[in-house]
Amino acid sequence: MVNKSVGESNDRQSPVPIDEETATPPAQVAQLWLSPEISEKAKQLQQVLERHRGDRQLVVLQDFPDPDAMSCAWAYKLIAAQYDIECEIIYAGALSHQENIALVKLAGLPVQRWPVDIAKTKDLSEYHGCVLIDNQGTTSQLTTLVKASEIPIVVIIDHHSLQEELNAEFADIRPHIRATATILSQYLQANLLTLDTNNTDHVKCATALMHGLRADTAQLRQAQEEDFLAAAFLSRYYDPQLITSVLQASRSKRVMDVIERSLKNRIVQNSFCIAGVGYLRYDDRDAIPQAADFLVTEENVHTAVVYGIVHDEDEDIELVTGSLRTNKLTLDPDEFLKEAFGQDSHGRFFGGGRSQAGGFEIPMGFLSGTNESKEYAKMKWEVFDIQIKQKLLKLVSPKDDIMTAD
Ligand SMILES: [Mn+2]
Repeated sequence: MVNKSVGESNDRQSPVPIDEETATPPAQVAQLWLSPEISEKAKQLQQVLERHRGDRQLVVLQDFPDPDAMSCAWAYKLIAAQYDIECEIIYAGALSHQENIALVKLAGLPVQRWPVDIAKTKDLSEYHGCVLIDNQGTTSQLTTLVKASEIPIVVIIDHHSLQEELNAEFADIRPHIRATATILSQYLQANLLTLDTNNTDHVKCATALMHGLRADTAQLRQAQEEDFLAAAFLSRYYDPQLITSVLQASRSKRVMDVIERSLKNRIVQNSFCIAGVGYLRYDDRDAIPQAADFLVTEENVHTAVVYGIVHDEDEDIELVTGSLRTNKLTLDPDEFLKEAFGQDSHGRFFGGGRSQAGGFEIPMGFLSGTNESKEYAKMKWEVFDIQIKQKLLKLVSPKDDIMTAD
C-alpha cells in the first residue's frame, strides 16, 4: 500500500499553481488495479501485432458509427502504429448525429466513409488483415466485401453478445462490459501504448474514449466497476473542455423542426408516445432518434416511437425510418419492433434493437421517389403514417382497435 499524505492527493485539484519540477506526474499518482487476466489478454494482442509488423489493415466500423466505436478504432490505430501497422478506419453509412460530427472534426478523428459502391472499386488485396471493433461484422455492409476478398480477420474487440463464430486470430469479446472504450482503456493501462499528456493525439484519443465510454453508459449511469476504473484512468489524460465542446454541438434548425413536428403530431396511448414527422433529408436522419429521446422524457410516457420518410435527393430514394426509445425495463425493443412490423419476403426483419433502444427501416418500393406535386407527397405520407400507426397501436392497445376500422 502506498501511504499518501493528504497534501499529495489534493495536489491535482489544488487551485494553487503546481511547481512543475516537484509535481507528481499524473501516471504515477496511484496505480489503478488491472486484473491479471486483462494483462494477459493485452500481452496476447501485443504478440499478434508483433506477428503482423508492417501490415496494412482495415478497421471496419458499423454503418452508422458511434463515439464508442470511433474512439476505440483510433486507440487501436495508435497502438498498431508502433508495430508499423498502417490502419484505415472505415464505415459505409453516414455520420449523422451532430455530436459525432463534432467529435470527428474537433478531435481530428481519422475515420473515412467508404460507401459500398466506392468500396467495390478499391483494391482490397492491398490489405493484409481486417479488424472489427465495437461490432462483429453484422452491422456493416462492408463485411460482405471483406469476406469476398478473403482478407483474414485478425482482431475482434467488442462488447456485444457473441454473434457468429468468426475465427479471428485475436478476439476479446466481453458482453458484460458496457463500452468497448473500457476494453481499449484497459489495454492502454496495460501499457500497449504509453500515453503522454504532451502528445495532442494521445490527449484527443483519450478524450474521444472518455466520450465513447460515457455515451455507451448513459453518461456513466449504467457504468459498472470496470467502466469507472477505465474512466478514472482516462481522466489523467483527457481534455474536459474538448468533451464540453463536443456535447455543445448545436442541433441544426432542421433537426429542431423535426423535433417540433414530433411534438405536434404525437399521440399518447397506454404510456406509448407515437409520432410521425413526415419527410426529412438523409443528412437529418438522426433527428428521428433525437426526437424519440426527447419524447420519452414526457410524464406518463415510458416508450416513444418516432418515424418519418427519409429522402435522399441525389439518389431519389425514399425510405421509412423510425426509432424507438423506452424506459420500461420489461419492454424488449428488438422483440417489440420485430412483432410490430414483421419481415419482408426474404425473411429479413424491418427492425431490431438492443436494450432500451431500437430502430426500423421500411423500403417504400414502387412508391419510392419522385413526388410530382405537394398533394401527392402529402397523400403518400398519410398512407404510410396510418399504416405504421395501425401496426404499432395493435401492440400498444390490442383491445381498443382504434385505427383498425376494417
Ligand atoms: Mn459500444
